[in-house]
Order: sequence, then C-alpha cells, then structure tokens
Amino acid sequence: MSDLFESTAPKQDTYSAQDIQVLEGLEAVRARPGMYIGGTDTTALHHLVAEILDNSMDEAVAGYANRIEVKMNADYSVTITDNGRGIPVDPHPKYPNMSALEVILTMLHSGGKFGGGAYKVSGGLHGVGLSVVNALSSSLVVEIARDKKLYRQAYAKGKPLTPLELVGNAPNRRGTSVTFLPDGEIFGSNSQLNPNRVYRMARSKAFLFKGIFINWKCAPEVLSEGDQTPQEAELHYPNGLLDFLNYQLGARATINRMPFSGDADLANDEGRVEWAVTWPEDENGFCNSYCNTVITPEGGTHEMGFRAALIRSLKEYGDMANIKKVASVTAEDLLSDACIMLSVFIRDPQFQGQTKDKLTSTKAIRLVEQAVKDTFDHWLSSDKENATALIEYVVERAESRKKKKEEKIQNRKTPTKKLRLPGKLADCSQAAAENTEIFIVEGDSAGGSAKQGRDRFTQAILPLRGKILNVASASLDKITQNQEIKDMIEALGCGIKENYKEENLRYEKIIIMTDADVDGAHIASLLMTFFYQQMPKLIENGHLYIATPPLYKIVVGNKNFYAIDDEDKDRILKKEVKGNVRPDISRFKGLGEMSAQQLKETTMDKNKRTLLRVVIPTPNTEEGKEECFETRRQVERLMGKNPETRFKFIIERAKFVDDLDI
Ligand code: 0RA
Repeated sequence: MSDLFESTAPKQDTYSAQDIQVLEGLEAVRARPGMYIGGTDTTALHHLVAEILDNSMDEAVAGYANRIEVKMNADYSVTITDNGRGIPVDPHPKYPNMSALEVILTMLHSGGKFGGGAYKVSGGLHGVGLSVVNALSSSLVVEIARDKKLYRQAYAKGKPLTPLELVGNAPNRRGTSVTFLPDGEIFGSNSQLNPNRVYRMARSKAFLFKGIFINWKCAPEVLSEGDQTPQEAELHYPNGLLDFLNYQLGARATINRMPFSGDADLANDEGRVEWAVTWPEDENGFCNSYCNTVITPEGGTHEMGFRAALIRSLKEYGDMANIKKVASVTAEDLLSDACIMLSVFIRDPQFQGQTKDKLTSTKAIRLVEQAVKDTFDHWLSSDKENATALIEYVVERAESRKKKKEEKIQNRKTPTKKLRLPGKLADCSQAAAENTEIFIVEGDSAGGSAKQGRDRFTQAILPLRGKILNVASASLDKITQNQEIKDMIEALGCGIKENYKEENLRYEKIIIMTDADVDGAHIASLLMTFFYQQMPKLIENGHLYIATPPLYKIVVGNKNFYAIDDEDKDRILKKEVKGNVRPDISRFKGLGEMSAQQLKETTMDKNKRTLLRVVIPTPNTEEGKEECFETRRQVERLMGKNPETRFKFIIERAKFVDDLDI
C-alpha cells in the first residue's frame, strides 16, 4: 500500500489550513443538514440513497457502466455498487497528501469545484455530492475496484476511520461500491430507510435509462409482513419511458390508440431526448420530466421544447387536413391533462435556484423541439383514425375553455359595475341591500326634493331626465346605449337578461316615483316595460314598486290631507268637511312642486306612504301561463309602435300593477 494513503488518517496536526476548513465544512453539513438535503424527514433521508444512486447512474449514462446493484442490508444500511471506472484513488492534483476519493468524500462540492471536468460528480442532491451523504452517515464504507486492485476505506460521520487500504486483487472487476447507514443522530426517529421506497427509486432509474441493468436485493429481515417489495429483482426495461408510462397508466383507457413515444439524438451531439405521452380518457394527466435521470419537478426548458414541438406539429396537421378549429387549440388544451414522460440527457445542465428543480439550459428548448417535432408529424399522419380521435379531443377542450373564459368575464363584469356608480345617483349609506330602496325619480327638480326628504341611510335617489327610451320598440343596442338606462343598470348592479344576478341587486326595493299625471304614468309604464323585458326576475321576486305621490292637497281647518286621485279627493272631502267649512284644495302640477317635507310625508316615509307592488302572473298554472302570455302580448301591444293603444294603457293602468300596501 502506498504511504501516501496512510497520511489520510485523521491526525489533526498533519492537515493544512485548507484541510481544516474542509473538515469544518462537513461539520456545517451535520449542523444544518436541512440546508443540504432539505430537512431531516423521511424524504430527506431517502435523498441520501438518491445521491449515491445518481452518482452510479452518471457513470452509466456517461457510458462507463451498465450494471448497478442496489442492496438493502439486514441492518438497514444500503449498498450501491456499479461497474464503472471506480472513483480515482490516486493523490488529488490540488491536495497531494489526500486521495481523490477522500477529497470527493470529505470536501463539500469537491467534484465540480476542485476536480474540473475529470472529477466532476453531479448527482441527485443536485450536485452536493457524496460528501454530504458521508457527513450524515454513522458509517460509510467505500470499496473501489480499479486497475485490477481492490481498495477500501471506512468513514464515520464524514471522517475517515481508516486509511485507504489496498485489500486485494480485482483482476476481473471494476467499479465503485458504497455502503452507508444514515446517522440516527441526524435523522432521529426517521433514520430507518424504507425498503419499498428504495426499491421504487431503483426501478425508476431502470425505466429512465434503458441501457442499464439494475439488480435489486433486499435482506428479508427488513421486510415487514405484507410488504410486497421483492427480495430480489433484475430491473431492465428495453422500452424505457414507454414501459414506465404503461406501468404508471395501468388499465386506464386512452383517447389515442397507442402512446406517442420515441427517442432522438439532439443536434450537434448535444445529447439525447426520450419521451412517452398518452391522453387518458379520465383527463387525469401528469408530466414527469427528468434531466440526466434526475427528476425536474418544476419542469423547465426541456418541457417547453417538447410542448412547442407537439402543438406546432398538431397545428400544421390541422392546416394540412383543413380542420379549421385546430387553429385555436393551445398547448394547454393538448397537454395539460395528458400523461407525459420526458427525459433528456445533456452535458453540464443548468438548473434554477437553490432547489434546482427546474432545468434552465436554454438550448434545450430548441434542441428538444427539433428532435421531437418530425416524429410527432409522422405519428399523426401515419394513423388517421388515431389523429382524428386526438383532434376531436383537443378541439372539444379548446371550445370548453373558451366558454369558461367567457363565463368568467361575465362574472367579473358584474361586481365591477357595483363600483362604477352613475354620477347622478345619491346612494344610501348602508352597504347591504337588505331594507334599502332606490327611488327612480322623474326629473331633476323632483330628484332634488327627494334627496332632501329621504332617509340617507336606507334610501337612494336616481333622477332620470325626461322620458326614457321606449324599450319595447327599440333595439337592444339602442336600449343599452341609452344613458338613462345605463345609469339604471349600473345603479342596480344586478345585470340584465341572462346575466341577471339577484345576489348582486344593490337594493331591496326599486321604487318608481313619477308625477301623478298622464305623463308620469307614461314614464312609469315605460320603466315597468323595461324591467319586464330586461329583468323579469326582479319583478317576479317582488322588488319593483310604484310610489303614489298625491295629486291634491286638501286643507280643512288646520288639518292637511293628501289625495292621490279624484276618487280619493272626494272620499276625503266627504269624510272631513263638516258644516260650512270651506276646504282649500290645491292640485300638484308635479313632484317638483312639493316641498321636501311634503314629499317625505306623503310618498317616501316608510310609515306613511302607500306603495304599489308590480306583479307578473306566474306561469305555474294553465291559467297563469295564459295570463303570462297575455301580459307579454299586452305589453307589446300597449308599449309597441301604436300610440293609441299606448295611451289607453296609461290611463287604465296596467293589469299587472296590483295594489299592495306595505
Ligand atoms: C470522479 C472521477 C471519475 C469517476 C468518478 C468520480 C466516479 C464516481 C462514482 C460514484 C459512484 N460511482 C462512481 N464511479 C465513478 C473518473 C475517473 C477516471 O477518469 O477514471
């Protein structure tokens, strides 16, 4: 044995300043394991296995190994052996009194940082290396068969227990074997590896690299009852990702006849890509992507290239086959619920951030897209029935996506309307609709008195200028462009027609308040017609009312009376005028002539006024249906183009206005 190796025993005084730093480095890993393996839970624990396995996989992917043995031992340690080149045991060029092996096992990031290309060890913990596993293991033994010799060195908690020893000859062997036991001091109650989990890791690696034979062995002592993990298995999958996909898919039905799978070299000798995709009928998809057999949970540039290839190819096929609807299909429509396995092998991959869950090597986009597109072109054109099934599926998805989007826009519009209130509206201060009312008032002067006479907390006033558009004879376009109508719709907040949402109605009562004359009745009927046509639910649910302002004021002695019409006036006179008292009767020419106090007392005050509730006969019975039809016919007849019938309607008052005292 070379005496060079003997100098690696942990004798403090023989270490250089740099070496001491190195030892402190592994102490740092033990002090804060979470920073290196993302915690100390069982997931973190199994990261240790992944790290060792990934190093052997790297050796295989690089073409130096084709066999790996993963062994779960009776003491819950794991041994991973490969037939690669073997970790170099000669002195490290930068640290002449340490073996390269010891540098790799005791220095953080030693592979990439110190060794350059030749000593680069990538691996599962995103390149943190064997040293982290070593630091977190109560025991780690490494055996190396190299140059026909067998070497061994033992470590504990990151520190060499023995020098690197030459233990024998290995004339027919080559490779590296690492046996480690996670440290209970670090992982506590989580320190026992789960055989099934380790087995599945090994199997995944076999799926991911079709050139590899992975031999699995498991000591029966670690298998608890009912554990289906095999004690021994030869894992080798010549169809790679296609096998992996079929395995994960089981018996699930798919839209397409066969998965789309394949592999291709990347241009310029940059590497390789392999994929398998299928479209399950249940639309429960997944996308598992990998770079150099390490999973990339956040995807990245390889996934981007892959998606680009498939969507482009599909659109070209749609163009060619003259299927117009394919034009609006997106990559999401095509792939968001597909089952996708994608794996790339590239040199010196770049990853994002601390966790390195996402591939960022930009060249992967173009390289993967180029490599996959032709194959998908061919897959589509080689089986027309299969392609048609897939296209029907994506077109349907595109259409339902568009529909959903429209619905969402509609839903979003409604609440924003709430915030954009018309300037003329004097809103009530209470936010909740319960117990609130809005008076739609004819004319600005009446609006002014109404604003003064109202209860600010629960009563809102919306003055309308002049006569609103006759909705029965106007087009929907014209109706919704009409400013008075726009204001009304905005103030109510509930939307019109099929977008009407009762829960967005901002007031409990909508009260039409117009002059007690023919013109006022006309305006009221126009408004009722508007509500009947645009918000029938608002009437059906009993929100629409008509105020009954008085037409006459009658003063008898020191008493004031108000009469809403001639009949009412006569009734009051008959009842209140006794003897030869002369009543003073005055007629209001309009709401505007009343003082705020009068308007309040006679028309607005919740305790004194009379409201008429507008009702529509409901089509629940045969008669109701007939009446409903009749109402619609009447509204059309009366409010339509014919001014004569319209006038009649105004004088008689509509049948669908029922008296109802509130
Ligand atoms: C550094 C350099 C070389 C190989 C390895 C590390 C290596 C590491 C592991 C870990 C598990 N199995 C491994 N096999 C190899 C290249 C050495 C050379 O050029 O011969």
